[in-house]
Formats: sequence, structure tokens, C-alpha cells
Amino acid sequence: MTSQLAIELEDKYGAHNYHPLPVVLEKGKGAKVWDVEGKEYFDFLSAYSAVNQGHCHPRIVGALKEQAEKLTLTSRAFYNDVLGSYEKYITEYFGFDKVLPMNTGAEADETALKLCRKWGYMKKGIPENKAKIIVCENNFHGRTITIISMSTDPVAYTDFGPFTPGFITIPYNDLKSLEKELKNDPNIAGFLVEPIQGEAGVFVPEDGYLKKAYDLCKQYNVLFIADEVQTGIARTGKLLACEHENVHPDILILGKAISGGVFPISAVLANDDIMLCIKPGEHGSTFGGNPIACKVAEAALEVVRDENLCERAEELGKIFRNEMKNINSDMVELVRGKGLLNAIVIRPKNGKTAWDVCVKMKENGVLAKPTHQDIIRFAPPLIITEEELYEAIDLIKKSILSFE
Ligand code: IF1
Repeated sequence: MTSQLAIELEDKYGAHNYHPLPVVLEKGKGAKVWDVEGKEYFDFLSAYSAVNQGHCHPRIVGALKEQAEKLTLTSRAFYNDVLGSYEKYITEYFGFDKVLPMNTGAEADETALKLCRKWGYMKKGIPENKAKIIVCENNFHGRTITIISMSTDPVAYTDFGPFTPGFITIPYNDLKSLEKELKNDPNIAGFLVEPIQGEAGVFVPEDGYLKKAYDLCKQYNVLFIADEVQTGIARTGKLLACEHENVHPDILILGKAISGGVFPISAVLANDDIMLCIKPGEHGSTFGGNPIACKVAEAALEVVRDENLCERAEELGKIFRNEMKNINSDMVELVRGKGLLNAIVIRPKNGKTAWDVCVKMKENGVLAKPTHQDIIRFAPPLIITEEELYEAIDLIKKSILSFE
């Protein structure tokens, strides 16, 4: 296989729903990946924060292999011998009574929306079909019809209507708008929010926003739903980004790094008064909670704890932002982020944009992806060593300075 052939094949036989950087990867280990020609790169995307534990982590891959040879899928029509222990493990790990296992982030978001509506009718007493959920401008929660019905990005929703009703959109990081909607409408069941907006370009809200939003939700008997698919699992320097403000959401949505990028696994967590609103037959998934997923997720979460990934993300993130802020180039307009979820806003120079910077970094051995024309997201695996991080920082600096 050559890069050129792999790209041609994808172009000819795959749907054109992505525009990848022209690099064809065939191997990964820790913070590094290699392309089919053998060139080595630092991975500063981590599959959009799914590979927090590093590529092909031996403990996680080991759990996958072991379970794959024993039992892969039973469906939820029968019990299996691993689901219950996994459920005990993950609920204790995150401090909730119950978990509902799914596969992808979008499915977990859909699950949370259904659960929230159900709670609204059963517990809050909202009249039939009147439940509303507040969401934020520039959100990203996935690609299903209902989820794009909440989107304010024309690329995400145009020509995919008709859309699912029942959502109210307010600006992110705006408590006044939140309170106004909560005050106006007794039929609001939930407020769905990303603790840091990922797709919006790693947009970090003001300190105190999440806590005050949570308190407002309590005041108006509305569920606070955190989408931590991207921010969760140590990425921002805490196990959950909500922990930066001591917020324990009513409904927690997890995906991506819950498997270390080894397998599609997602989860919705809540306490009994909420989770038990859903009864047998009302929701589910063929693969959700399958034995391989259970073993893989448990191993991936053990790695987070045993390898101190929260502390690593916190410390290395500080180094990274500091070094980026010190780059002597007017292309670096702004550096922001938390832990190892960071972004640089690129000021175009001589017609060169964030895309050109990413292509140059690729040539120099660092992989990252631009978003929104002018932003580059930097999110290496959290197991990256300090030495590797400095090596990568040098390559990033060299790439940006090459446009001076
Ligand atoms: C793609 C971004 C990242 C997410 C949050 C749910 C989901 C996602 C907060 C859905 C997914 C992805 C998917 C990826 C691009 C991407 C992304 F650029 F859009 F913002 F991560 F940075 N909630 N995020 O961020 O999870 O169904 O994909 O498992 O290619 O669309 P999924």
C-alpha cells in the first residue's frame, strides 16, 4: 500500500463526507503514529480525544483480545457475566447510581435527550409532547437528525430537514439568557451543555459559568446534562471538565476515550430518580454493553487512574499553552484551552491559513486538524511524556515560524 493508492481508493469508493489531511496511517503506539511510508508523527488530534490513553495501549488491547476469544455479543435479551461488574465499576468511578451503555457519542446524546424528556413527563409533570430542552449556539453533539436539529451550523443541518422540534437555543456562556428561558417556560426539562465547546474551536466559558448554570437548573427543577464526550476522561486535567467547578451533572454523557479509542463505547450516567424513568423496551441497542466493550472500558478507565492521566494533562497543558504563547509570530493570535485540550487561533499571513500551518506541521512530523478556517486544535494523547511534548513543541514552533 502507498499513500497515493490509499487516498485514491477512499476517494473512489468511500462517501465524500470528510476532507482529511493527506496522510495515510498504518501504525500507532503511545503518542506517535506512522504512515505507510514509515514516516513518524506526533498525534496531536488523538482521534478527537478518543485516544487519551495513547495508541494501542497494551492493557486495553489485551482486555479486548482476551474477551474477544471468549464471548463477544449476547445482546441484552440475555444476561452476560461481565456487564454487571462493569456497571458497578463505572458507576462507582463517576459517582452515579446507574449507567445506560451505548456505542457512539451521538447515541449517548440521543439517549440523554430521551431520558430527560421521560423524566420531564414522569417526574416534573410536563404535559404530553410539550417538553423542551435548552441547548447552546455552536454546540456539537453528533450527526443524527435530532442532534442536527439542535445545531446552529448550516453545514451540519442544511438540506437535512425536517427537524426534530422541542429545542430552545441560547448563546453559550450566557447565564442571563439561560435564566430568562428558564423563567419563561415551565415545560423545560433539561439544559444540555458541553463544559468546553470542542467543535466551536475549544471555546472555554468564563470561570463559574457551569456552576451558576447548574444552580439555575436546580432552582427551576431542570436537569443539567453535561456532554463530556470530548472533554471527559482526564482530557482537561480533571476526570470530568465539570469537576473544575465542582459540578456533578444530573445526566452525564461519555464516549470516545472511555475505550481509549479501541472500540466504540459510550455511556449515559444518572441517579435512580432519573434513570429508572426508562422502563424495559423503551430504549436500547444491540451492541450497547457488549462483553468486549465492558472489558475494554474497564481497562481504559483503570489506565486513566493508574497512569495519573488527569495530573499529566493538567501539568503538560500548562507547559504547552505557555510555549505556544511565547512563539514570536503574529500568526499566533490567541492560545486557549484547559489541560491537554487546546487551540490556537491563527491570523492568516500572506494568504497562508490554519490549513497551511497544519500541512507544514505534517511535513515536520506533527498531526493536527484545522477547524473553522482559522483555528487549530491541539490534543495529544495524555500519556505523552514531557520530553516528547517539548520535541513536538519545537516542531510546531518551527512550522509556524516558517511562514515569517
Ligand atoms: C466527526 C468536532 C471533535 C462531540 C461531543 C458528541 C459527539 C462528539 C461533544 C458525537 C463528536 C467529533 C466527531 C468527529 C468530529 C468531532 C469533533 F470537531 F466536531 F468537534 F471531537 F472535536 N458530543 N465529536 O465532540 O460523538 O457520535 O462521533 O461518537 O468526525 O464528526 P460520535
